[in-house]
Amino acid sequence: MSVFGRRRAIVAAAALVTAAVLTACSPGTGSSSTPTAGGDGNPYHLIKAGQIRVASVGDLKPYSFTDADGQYTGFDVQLFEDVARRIGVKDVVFTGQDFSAILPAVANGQFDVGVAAIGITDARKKTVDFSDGYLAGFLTVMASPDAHISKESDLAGKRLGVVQGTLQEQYALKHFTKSELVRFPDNNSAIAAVNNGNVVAHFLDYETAKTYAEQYGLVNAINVPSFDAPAGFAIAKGNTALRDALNKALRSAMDDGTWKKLYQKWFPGSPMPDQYLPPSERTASPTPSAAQG
Ligand code: SNW
Repeated sequence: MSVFGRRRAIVAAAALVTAAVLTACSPGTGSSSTPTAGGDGNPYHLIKAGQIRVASVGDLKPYSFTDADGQYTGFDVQLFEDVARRIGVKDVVFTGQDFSAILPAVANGQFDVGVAAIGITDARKKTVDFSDGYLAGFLTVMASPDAHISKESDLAGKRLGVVQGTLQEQYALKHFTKSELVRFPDNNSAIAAVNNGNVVAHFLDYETAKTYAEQYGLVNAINVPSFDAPAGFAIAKGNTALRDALNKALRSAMDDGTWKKLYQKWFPGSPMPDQYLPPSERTASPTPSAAQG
């Protein structure tokens, strides 16, 4: 920028500041004049009233993926659509992102919600708020049967794939310290690398690993529990109206058996976590410590 150009920019900026100060100080225009989105027409402070814009991923079958017609579907997708309907929003638009882009995009207001089997952790809570948890399962190292991998030490000196920004990446950095981590933007590219031998294994979510294993003759080699980081819906920090409404709707989807129906549809044969079932079907074990002994 030329000196003149820069000076013009400074003058323009100064004029804006002056205008802002004058507006703020002029009588009769207090803070009540600040334009507020919402009111009754937009109680959940959505980007567009009546529509929820969701950041997701398209290759995390059966949690969240695009079908042959390019439509988003899967457990997380259908559960979220059901919950959205319960809060009165039928128009839910899913858009695929790299996983690592989802939370920043929700935090800076490009999307209303992030839905992609996103585990709730304290580190992530620094960026976004979360709904209550709706899914708790395993992380899985998936490999070719020829690689003979069944425990951590088998990965020593080997190239291990992870999707950037996932809990798998964090876990591998801590526990698979002797492996060379190879970061991918998404699962499809990581699986391609397993299939062509560029990495020996890929570390991803259990149910997705199962799907790829069937498709390509791979095996779920090591499972790591992630019950302390159940998946939740990510929401911009401070949007408590949306979070509270989603939590209430999520609870009712669990209580009336909708959660269970979707779970059985998308994860057939997988063990069912008790806490998300209708109250009458939860096994009574509120005091585990008392039960032992
Ligand atoms: O923490 C688990 C949760 O217990 C359940 O098994 C669903 O998956 C998780 O949320 C972990 N998901 C990964 C993560 O949050 C990867 C998500 C992805 O690849 N989109 O980093």
